[in-house]
Amino acid sequence: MRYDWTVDEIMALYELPFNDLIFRAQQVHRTHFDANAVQLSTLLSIKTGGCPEDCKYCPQSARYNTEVESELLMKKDEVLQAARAAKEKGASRFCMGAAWREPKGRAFEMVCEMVSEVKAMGMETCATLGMLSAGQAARLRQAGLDYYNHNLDTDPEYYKEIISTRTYEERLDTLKNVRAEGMSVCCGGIVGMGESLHNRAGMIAQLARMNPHPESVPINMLVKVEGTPMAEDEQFAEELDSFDFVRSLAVARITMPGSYVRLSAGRETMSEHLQSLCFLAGANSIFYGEKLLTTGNQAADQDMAMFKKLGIYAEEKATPSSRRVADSV
Ligand code: SAM
Ligand code: DTB
Ligand code: SF4
Repeated sequence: MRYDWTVDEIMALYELPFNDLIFRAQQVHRTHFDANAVQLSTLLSIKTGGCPEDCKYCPQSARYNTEVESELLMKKDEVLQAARAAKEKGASRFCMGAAWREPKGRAFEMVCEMVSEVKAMGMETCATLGMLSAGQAARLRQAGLDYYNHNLDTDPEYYKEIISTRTYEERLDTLKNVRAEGMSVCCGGIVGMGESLHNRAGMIAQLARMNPHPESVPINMLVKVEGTPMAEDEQFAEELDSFDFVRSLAVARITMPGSYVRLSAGRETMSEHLQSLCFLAGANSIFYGEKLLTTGNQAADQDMAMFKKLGIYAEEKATPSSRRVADSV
């Protein structure tokens, strides 16, 4: 496993002929994973909207005029019911998301209780609650949290165009706190925010230079939501070419061979053909269920029909890298 990838090396991967890039990604994928298995995580927004942060892509920021209304933290029973439904539909992991800068007080304790009870159902647990202190990471671990999602979103240079209310360093500190407690890290970013190829490679370099790599790497295609700067400002108007999205998944696969690479936001508007290219590029995880946090996602029965056509099956549990059977190339 390499942890010394340079931005230039990653740019060179991006610039390979498409067929060569996909071939390399498949080679790496097949030495580390079952090439036809995909891990399913279901998301639930347990606290929606009204967020004080200014992330320019986000419909949940209180600073932008979007259709998302601010809601209170959901009741535990409703969350558990959603987790049960997700399990019945075949998800192996349940991820609870909150539109917070950081968790606080009684609400944080309530989320810890939710985590414990979802864990007791036999599901893997994940949460994304904003920045965490070392103490909060410890408390979540004790409650039974398996994964914490906290994205870098972009590279350190482009970051200042996207978010002003928290620094890149603060993001890295949260990830350090999560890691120190022995939880698995879910960390990725967004493609299609008007970033350059250099920025895109820079984001992958940040992830691929982490030692260990994040166990789970969500690559989101920007969902342009009306009212957010990403949808309104000329600066971000450039449309992403789908091949550049597929290339990002392939480059993540090659540079982080043992990580689950998640084909994340953006599937609702992708054809099955494009999604199948994403799997070919080494994506082996998706968000499963008709909603992401506030926006739509491809329906679960449609996913199952697509999997059937592609001969893909849903993994019951993410396999620790040490126990994976290497496939021949
Ligand atoms: N508030 C917490 C935080 O920012 O860490 C947790 C929730 S936040 C919505 C989680 C991630 O969702 C963001 O870091 C971003 O990568 C992704 N995301 C949010 N809005 C998105 C959009 N419109 N398109 C694609 N990804 C998005
Ligand atoms: C991640 O990387 N993507 C998910 C999850 N982590 C929390 C969120 C996508 C959000 C898309 C916009 C929305 O539905 O609000
Ligand atoms: Fe808030 Fe998270 Fe949205 Fe940023 S991405 S505005 S922190 S909910």
